[in-house]
Amino acid sequence: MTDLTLYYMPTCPFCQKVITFMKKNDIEIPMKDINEGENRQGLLMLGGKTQVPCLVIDGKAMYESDDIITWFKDNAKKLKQAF
Ligand SMILES: N[C@@H](CCC(=O)N[C@@H](CS)C(=O)NCC(=O)O)C(=O)O
Repeated sequence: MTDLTLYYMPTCPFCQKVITFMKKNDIEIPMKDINEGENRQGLLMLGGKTQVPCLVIDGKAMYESDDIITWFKDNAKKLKQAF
């Protein structure tokens, strides 16, 4: 099973693009707001920068919103979700 976390910021339009895609396609994964707690530092340690959105896939950071949406589309079967 793939371990997924989306790092985001509520005010970020690129994050909203990803989140809107997720909602439309019933994709529910753990999400971390980088304005809360230690999340910003956690993202920095994982991926080397604090840019959001960032999808962390099995510990590996993917930073671009278009790449994240493409990854969701490409991995629909793997995740057993109907996108
Ligand atoms: N090309 C990126 C742009 C992402 C971006 O600019 N995110 C801003 C927030 S809206 C950000 O994280 N800025 C802070 C930083 O880069 O550390 C994408 O499409 O995901």
